[in-house]
Amino acid sequence: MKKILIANRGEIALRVMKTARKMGIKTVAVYSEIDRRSPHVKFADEAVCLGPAPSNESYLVIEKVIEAAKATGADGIHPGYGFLSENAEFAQQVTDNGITFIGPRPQAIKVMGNKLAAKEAVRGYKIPMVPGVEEAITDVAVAKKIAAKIGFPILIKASAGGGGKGMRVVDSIETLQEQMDRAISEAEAAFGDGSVFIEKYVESPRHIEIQILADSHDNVVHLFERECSVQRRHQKVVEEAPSSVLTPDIRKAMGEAAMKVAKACDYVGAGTVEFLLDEKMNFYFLEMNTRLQVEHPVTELITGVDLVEQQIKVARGEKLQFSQDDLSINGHALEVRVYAEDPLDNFMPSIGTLSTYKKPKGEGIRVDDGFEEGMEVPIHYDPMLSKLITYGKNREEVIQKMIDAIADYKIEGVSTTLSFGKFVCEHEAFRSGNFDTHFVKHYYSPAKLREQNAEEKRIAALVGLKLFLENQKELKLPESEVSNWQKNRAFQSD
Ligand code: MV4
Repeated sequence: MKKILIANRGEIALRVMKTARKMGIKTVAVYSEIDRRSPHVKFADEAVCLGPAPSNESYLVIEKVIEAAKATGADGIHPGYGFLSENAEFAQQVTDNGITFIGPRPQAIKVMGNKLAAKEAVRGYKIPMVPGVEEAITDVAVAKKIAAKIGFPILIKASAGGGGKGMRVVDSIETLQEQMDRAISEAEAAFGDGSVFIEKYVESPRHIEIQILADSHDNVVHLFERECSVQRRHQKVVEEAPSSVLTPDIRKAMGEAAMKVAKACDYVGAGTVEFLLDEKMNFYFLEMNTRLQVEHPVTELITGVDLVEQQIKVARGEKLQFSQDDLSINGHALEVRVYAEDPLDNFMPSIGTLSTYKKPKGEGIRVDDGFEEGMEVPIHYDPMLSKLITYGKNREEVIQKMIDAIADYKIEGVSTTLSFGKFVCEHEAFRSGNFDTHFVKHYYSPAKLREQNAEEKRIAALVGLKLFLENQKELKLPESEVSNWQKNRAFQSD
């Protein structure tokens, strides 16, 4: 594989290109007109414009991406995450055009993209699943019978959904019919597939995911877990590895379950198996994501494995160079996603020009970003600017390093979620490890962030005053300046 086209933009495109360059592989960037001057375009060896800014006229157009690969002689395509990364049809067309898709086979994408098909695929592997049903429900009478058996509250999920889309909590039998009807019509509208199923609602879960890596020679390993419970409307905002609550036994059991899920769909490449962990430390398989995840850096830092390098090697048909016993958790890593959103205005996207953009630097600090000072933040795409990741020997050190790095991350021209990341890192529930997927709902409010910001301003003012007064004592104006200074003072006192 001599040349890889990265079918993505922003931080992940640049991140993949950096590893490709490290491996001596040429890179091709694709971009929309508004991304013409983006860092990923400048970094690549070649670049092809896909068309206008809207994703459905550029990054999502399968034919244009494949045409760009053929025109530049790319022999591999890396999809990144989002966009076409979990589009089985895209993976198939890439392969049909004699180009290597750096990811799993189309069939694995298809199976895991449908939650009921995923459950069907893993049936027989004795993987813990949330009590419920494993087939689509169309008759509300059947739903009522199952709900009575598993007990309320239950969760209605869309089979073609994922990432929380199409989920509805039902607390009692009275609203079941109405909620079922709505769930089916919403799923039909959103995914073109109205299939829904029900599960027992796990009320205060943690969201734990296991990184999987599999080659095409039947070797599968897991690279331990990531804790992703701090989410806002199903959007992960803070992730870490390892989790602060997993015991070695549960980690081993979850890792083995995740590897079985990978085997169940003949998985090849990097993938992520999601679990819920309830308050009694029981875990349940949720779904599998057949792409490299946004939060993959925290796994790379605690294992020392470059996951993009592994994806490329596996796609080239190479065997994994390490076994499970070669892998261990070293240290702790924490990621805060930096969005161009205003946490004081319901996280509304904030567009504008990055008039100031200065990244924190230092040992144990990694910033994966796709922007430079002076760049516009376009409205057309996901508003994530970067990921700020800190790494160290233990969780306490890493949280403090994150707080310090956030203070050194200078972004002006748009509102960002950096202050929200600080709020999380300073909150006792997070610091103690005692939190679940309802952290944001339970503890965050704009008022609390305003309090935090006001405190910051007060401290900054006091520090400024102290420095001024200290300098005042030592301030020695040169004689020539004294008269000027007195004259000016006289002028000001008029
Ligand atoms: C659940 C659940 C509780 N009980 N299933 C969220 C998206 C997808 N990964 C599956 N998810 C969940 N499935 C059962 N039976 C809780 C989640 C969940 C969640 C739910 C609501 C709000 C935020 C959440 C964050 C992570 C997981």
